[in-house]
Parts: sequence; C-alpha cells; structure tokens
Amino acid sequence: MLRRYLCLLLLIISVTGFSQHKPALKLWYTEPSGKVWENALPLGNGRLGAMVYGNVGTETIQLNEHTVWSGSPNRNDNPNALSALPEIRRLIFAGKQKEAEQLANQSVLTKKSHGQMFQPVGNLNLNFDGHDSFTDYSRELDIEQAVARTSYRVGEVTYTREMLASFPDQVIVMQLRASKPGKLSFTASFSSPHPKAERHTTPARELTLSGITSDHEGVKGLVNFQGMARLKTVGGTLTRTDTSLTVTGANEATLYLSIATNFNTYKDLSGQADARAAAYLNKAFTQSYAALRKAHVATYQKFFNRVTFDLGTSDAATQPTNERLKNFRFTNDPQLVTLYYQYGRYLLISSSQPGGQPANLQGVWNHRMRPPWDSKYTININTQMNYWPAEKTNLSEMHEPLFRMIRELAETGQETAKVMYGAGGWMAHHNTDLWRINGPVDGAFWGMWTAGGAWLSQHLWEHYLYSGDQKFLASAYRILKGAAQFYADFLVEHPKYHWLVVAPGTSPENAPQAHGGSSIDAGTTMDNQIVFDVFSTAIRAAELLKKDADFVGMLKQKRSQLPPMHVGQYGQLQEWLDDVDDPEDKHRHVSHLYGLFPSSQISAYRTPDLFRAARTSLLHRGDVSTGWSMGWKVNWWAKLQDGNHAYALIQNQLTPLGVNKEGGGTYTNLFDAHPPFQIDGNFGCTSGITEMLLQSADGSVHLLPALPDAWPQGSIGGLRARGGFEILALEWEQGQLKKVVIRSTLGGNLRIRTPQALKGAGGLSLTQATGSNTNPYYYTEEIPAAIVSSQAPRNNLTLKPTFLYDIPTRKGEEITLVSQ
Ligand code: FUC
Repeated sequence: MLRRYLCLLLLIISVTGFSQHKPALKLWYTEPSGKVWENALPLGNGRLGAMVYGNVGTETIQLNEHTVWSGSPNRNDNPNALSALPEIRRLIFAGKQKEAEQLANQSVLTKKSHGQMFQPVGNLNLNFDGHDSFTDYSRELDIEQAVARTSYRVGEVTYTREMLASFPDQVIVMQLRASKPGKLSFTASFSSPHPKAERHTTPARELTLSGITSDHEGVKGLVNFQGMARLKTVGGTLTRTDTSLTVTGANEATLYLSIATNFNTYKDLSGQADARAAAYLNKAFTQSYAALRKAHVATYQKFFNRVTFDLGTSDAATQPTNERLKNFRFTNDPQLVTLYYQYGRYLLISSSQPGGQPANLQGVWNHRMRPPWDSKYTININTQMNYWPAEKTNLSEMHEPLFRMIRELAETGQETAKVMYGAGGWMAHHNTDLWRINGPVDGAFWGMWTAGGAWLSQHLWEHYLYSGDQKFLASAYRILKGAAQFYADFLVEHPKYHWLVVAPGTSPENAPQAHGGSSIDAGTTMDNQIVFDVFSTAIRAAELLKKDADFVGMLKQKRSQLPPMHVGQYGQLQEWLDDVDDPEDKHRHVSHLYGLFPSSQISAYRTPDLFRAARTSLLHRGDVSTGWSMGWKVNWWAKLQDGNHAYALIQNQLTPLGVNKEGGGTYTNLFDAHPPFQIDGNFGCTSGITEMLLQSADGSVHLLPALPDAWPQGSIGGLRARGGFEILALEWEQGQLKKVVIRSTLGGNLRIRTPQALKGAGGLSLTQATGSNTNPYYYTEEIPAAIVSSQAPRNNLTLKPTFLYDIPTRKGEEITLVSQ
C-alpha cells in the first residue's frame, strides 16, 4: 500500500514538477471532486470565495462574494415585547416556564425577518473537449502560498491549472497551461442559480454575469452583483458566443475574474456593482499572472508565516489527505494536526480581511441559495468561535471585520434595547446578518436569549488585552459601556433568591426536563457569567480611562448582587439556577462552561471547587458531538489541563463524516462537519490546539498546560499571549519543555507557569512568583464563592505541579528560558 503511494508520489513529482507532498502544508488528492462540493478546495481573499473542484473535462469554480445576501436594509424588533415582559417574568418565577415560552413566542419573537441568507454568485465553468480520459491526476491546495493546483495528462500532454484569490488585487486568477504548444483548448462560461441572473459576452471578449439577490421573509432582495471574466492567451485564437468564450489551440491562458456588488454598508446599497467589478478587472488585467501571484503570496505570507508549528512527521504524511483523514484515529500522523491547525489559520485569513465582512457560519464559502441556518451569524457561540484563533495565532488584523460588525450591532441594537425592553445601552439576541438585525428569531426556545451582543463585546476587550492598544480601548469603551448599561437596566430581582437575574434568558438551546422541556428561565449560569464579564470589563475599562466613576459604582453594586455559581447534587457545575441538570444530558451546547473558556472565571488555581465541577459537567456531556461542540471541548480539556482528553477530541474531530454515530467530523477537504459544513469547528479546534500549548489568562503565561502523550516533541513559534507577549519559540522534547523565547512588546511583569523548572539564559535569574501578578493585563477578578449542594460528592482532582516565575520585562526585550 505504502509503496503504491510512494510510487504515485514520485510520478506526480516527476510529471508535474510540483514540490514534494511530504511534510509540506498541502491538502492533496489523486481524484477530482466530482459533484461533491465538500470535496472542492477553498480559496478566498476575505471578500471573494471560490471552491475549486479540480474536475477534468468540465471544471467548476463555485463563486462567492461576502456581501451577496438576500434582502436589504431592515429591522426585525418586536415592540410588543415590552408590555409582555412583566407577565413573562411572572410566569418564569412561578415555575411556569412552558407558558412563559408560549407568551414569548407570541409577543417577543420577531414577526418580520428571521435573518437573511448568504447566497452564492454562481459558477465559472470550463469545458475541455476530449479530456474525459486522463492519467496522472493530482490536485492540491497549497496553504503556504494560498494557491490551488490541478494537473493531469491527456495522451502526451500534461495540463496544469493554478488558481488564487488575490488579496492585494481583489480578483480571482487562473493560469492554464499545456506542456506542448498549441494544445490548450477550452470554453469558459458563467452559470448562476439566481433565477434572474443574466449572462452575456461583450465585444471586448469578456464574460459577464449580473444578478440580484432573493426576496426573503418579506424583505426585498436588493443586492446587485456583477461578475466579469477576461482571458489573456499565448498562441491560439479566442472566439465568443452570446454567453461563452472559447480558446482554441493556445499554449497558455490566464483567466481574470472579478466580482463586485452595490453594497456599501448595512444601511446603504448605493454602490455601482458593474463599475466596481470593471475597475478591479481593468487594474488586474494590466498585470501578468506571475506579478499578481507574487504580490498575492507576499501579502498572504505576511500573516500566515507568523506562526510555525512542528510536531514531527511520520509515513502517514505521504498519503493523500483523504486517506490520512480516514486513518488518523488509528495511526500516528502528527503532521495532519499541524496541517489542520494551519488550515484553520488559512481559512481565517481567507474569509476575514480588514474592511470586509466577518466570517459567517461557512466563512465565505456557500453554494446553496437557501443554505443551512442561512449561512448567517449565530452569535450564541458560532461567530465567537470563528474568532478564537485570531489573537492567539497572531492574526489580530483578521479580527477587524468582527469588531466592525460589533460596532454596527451596537448602533442598531440601541433601538432594540429601547423598543423591546425599555433599556438603555444596546443588545442583540442569538442571530444577526449582513443587515445587523438584533431581534429574536427562530422561536423563543432559541431566540429568547439576550446576550449575543454582550458576549461579542468581550472580543473588543480581548483585543485590548492582547495588543495593549490604548486608542482601541478608548474607542471600544462606548460599546462595552452600552453592553453593561443594557443589563444594568434589564436585570430584575429574583423573588425567591433576591439576586439580580436576567429574565427571561436561556442556557442557549438547552432545556431541563424539570421545566417541561422549556429553555426559558431566569438567572441561567451562562447569562450570569456573561453579565459578570460585561460588568467587569466595563468597570476595568472605565477605571483605566479614568471615566464615569458613578457608573462604575453602580455596576460594582449590581455585580455583587449577581447569583454566584452553583455546584449541584452530582458535583456538577449547575447549568441553571436550580439543581435540575441531568447527568445523562449530551446536548451539544455546554454553555455554562463559558466561565471556563473563553472566559477565565473558573480557574484551577483560584476556584478549584468550580474547576472540578466544570470537569464533572464536561464528563457528563461526553465527547463526540457536532463539529463545533467538539472544537469547544478541545479548548475546555486544554483548560482542564488534560492533554490526552483534548487529543481524543481532536481524533474525534479528524474523523471522516459518517463514522461518528453521534454526528460531527470532517469532510475530505478538511472542512468541519456539524454536519452540514460549518466553519466554526475548524476555528474552534485551531484555538484548542493553541490552548493545549499556551494559555495566557488566569494570571500567568502558562507553557505546555495540556501536552498530550501523542506529541512527545515539537515546537511552535509566533503565538501571541495577553499583555503583548510574543512567544517567538516554544520547544519541547520527550514531553519536557526545553526552551522558550518570549518578546515583550509592552513591557511589564512576565509571570510564567511551567511544568518543569526553568533557568534564564544570558545571566537572567528567575524569581519564584508570589502574590498576584502586577501586570495589569493579567488582572483577575475575584469570583464569588460557589454555593455547593450538600449532596455533592467529594471530588478530588490532583493536577500536575507547576513552577511559577516572575520576570520583569522592558518593552522590546527578549527573554530566553531553558530547562534546568
Ligand atoms: C445553533 C446550534 C446549531 C448550529 C446553528 C448554526 O443553533 O445549536 O448546532 O450550530 O447554531
């Protein structure tokens, strides 16, 4: 078997001249995608997305543009909510959650749009007559360069196509070549699933595709899009029909493809799609493929090359990617982990660029007119998860589209807060879309949750903690304050416990049997944790900016009245205010562990009882689930310092679709499977792998907190830690930390937690850390003591001992520590 692959590999290398497939960062296959979209390989420049099928006789390039959405500017608040609110609360406090849910369905849920759909543009089709029988086939996605290649042989001629979605030039370009002169012939045309799309060719021998997006749920579709393609050929002839261009007998051809829309902002569609598309195309067309490629690779690598990751390699790495995926859970294939990890970074760079839209449920890749969950933004976990890798894997710039969306939601969400809840500040429920809707959608069971905007706002704070950017903090403050203001107004006193609670709220999408299967409740653990963070970050930001002392005082007062976390009868962290958790509950959402990750309220060192309870809850929930749920679990097991359990989840995730009977897994193109395809799991797992190697919350930079036995040696360089620390190199051997090099970009105390004793290089002496970390970016809030059920079993958990050092740093200083 192995010999067969090695022979094939040698053949591919000798025939196509492609670089070695071995430990290179490539997804590669020996078969075309056929009709299966999830076999195709994604290219993207943030704004444009392309799925390359690599088919031979009839090639398909499926096309997306990030602002092609159904509908047009609209709002979906329900003003009846305000008058229904007292009764909904009364019902919840009377234990009639099911009735509260019914009333919320009637009076709170939107009567308008439930969110619009991200829609495809269409396809570029290439027909190659006589290419139906071929040999020596290979296709690949090179994530070091962000280019896709297809190569095969027909008779004596080798054909290659190479394609990219240019970051600096905003076009998709494909270069097609034949190994013998005059042998390249094909016909190119557009097609589109939009019923009213029009296709033409122009006298300048261009293909055009114009269309308008769908009406949906009473909102008129008003996004115009324009696709344009032009060809440059070497040798041969170029002819056209009404809808196609044909190249005959060329040596080589370059296809330039441009797409644009009339979208300016969520409230302005006054742009000119055709003029924009033409401008991109005209500018790019003056450049050769080689020049475009060079500029593209340079821009891409500026981001991608910041992190290098090596876990070693094995024979398994010589196989095509789909075979590796099939075998991963039975074999030692550490290089598939590094490939998958870097693929997560590739996907974020390719679907989220400054100035553009944030990555949606499918990033920027969708071929369906009515995609699952509209391929929009689910903000009760999925959108947040997309951005977990951004700061820590040194892709901070990719976070910008999310920040802009949050700023826009903070604009639109003021009216929602006021009209629906009579509150100040701003809020968003559990979904949003291109039009920045904030109203509750889908059904009260899912939509009656108020913390979508609040959770998102924490991404602004996180960016500040990583970057130390004071200007950014000053501009984000208004948004943090608005998120806190909403809850300051919205919280009500619980009639039985007298805490201040969010009511109505949910523990997203989950419901205890004790509440008649209704999700609606008051003071759920996740709501309490999010409000705690929202208040705490607004307080910290105001104090750092020396602003709003009265507001800070009021927030501190209200924060002290929030419910503490509870440890229930099974020793679990309670999901609801009452002890109604079911230890058999395997629900994919484990929302109450928000406090463990991405938040750090639950800590091994500061709140050990809650830490143990969170672990018990996670054990109850089990491992295999939907893709994103498993991605979250990798992060949790890393925070729980159990590298082997985190690795088991990576194995579950890197399993072909259909094998895990509980769902989840990975498609052959390494897209995460909910199923269906949802990109959050890719990003969640990339974040989780990082958390296994480096954590920087909870008062210290923690090195190798959850190294699994499967990775006895390795190195990673270029990660970022909070407080502006850059981990230039982190190396380990035989499961032991060998060396770490850290650059301090802001100065301040560097507190290191490490599994092995270290010593400083270059005469640096290490001090054992005591007390709390003086570095302000590592400030930790005091967490109220847990309320523990008298029935909770005693639960002993011993963690591996660690060493804790304090190293004062100057801005720009590099610190090297090695094993003793
Ligand atoms: C939430 C999740 C689903 C899915 C959807 C997009 O509703 O519960 O699993 O991820 O978002």
